[in-house]
Amino acid sequence: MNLKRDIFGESPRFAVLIDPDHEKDERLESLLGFLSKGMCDVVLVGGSTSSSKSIDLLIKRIKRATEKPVMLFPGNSFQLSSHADGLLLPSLISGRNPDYLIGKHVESASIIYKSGLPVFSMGYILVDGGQVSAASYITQTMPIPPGQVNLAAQTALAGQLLGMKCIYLESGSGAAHPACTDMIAAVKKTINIPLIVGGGIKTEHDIRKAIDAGADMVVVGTALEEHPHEIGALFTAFCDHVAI
Ligand code: 1GP
Repeated sequence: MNLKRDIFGESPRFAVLIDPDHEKDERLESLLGFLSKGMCDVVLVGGSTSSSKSIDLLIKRIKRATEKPVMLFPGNSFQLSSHADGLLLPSLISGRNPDYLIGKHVESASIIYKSGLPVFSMGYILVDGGQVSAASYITQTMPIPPGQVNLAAQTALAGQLLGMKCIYLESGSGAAHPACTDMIAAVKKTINIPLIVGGGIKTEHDIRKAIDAGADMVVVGTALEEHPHEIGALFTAFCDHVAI
């Protein structure tokens, strides 16, 4: 597996986010059934709260269902599993809370290093999603306000200059709406590292808009937690649009 190419290829990627704390077993089983039919490019595992559930067991189940890369996407704490293929290591560069810029990283650095997991440092940018997100509340940071397109682009560029390998434009899990297309386009135009867009993406229209604006990866979580079967329509719309 060439991990970097698999998660950030030349064409956009469709990622499914599985939050260990949100998944009900029946729905997870259903979602894994769809993943086993190839309906995603990447699986992200993580959430804003610390899960008491075994992340090892969850990742083993996902790996049995799909050969697609499974990346840890930790929120509040750096939950690790050597069964994952790699780690997206976020630094909350839109915020000014040192814990989430560097503090948690210092606490977890030796554990991450010893895990041997491939690490992709990620500039994590919280943007307004129409409501207060769990990520914003937990990190006690404000998202970039709506309309502050240049601020988002400058923040992403700063992340790139600091050596980050990708940028995540995040409206927050379950956001009322995804990042606006002007903001996605401005960030994409400003950086030359991969751009991940997630939070509030629920419909085929949302996916098409994010791709057209320049997202290299779209992430869908909540919509599939609630309705796993909708992955079929979303993934088909994604593939059809990417093929155009
Ligand atoms: C959350 O961006 C991800 O960190 C996915 O958001 O749950 O709203 O799809 P949703």
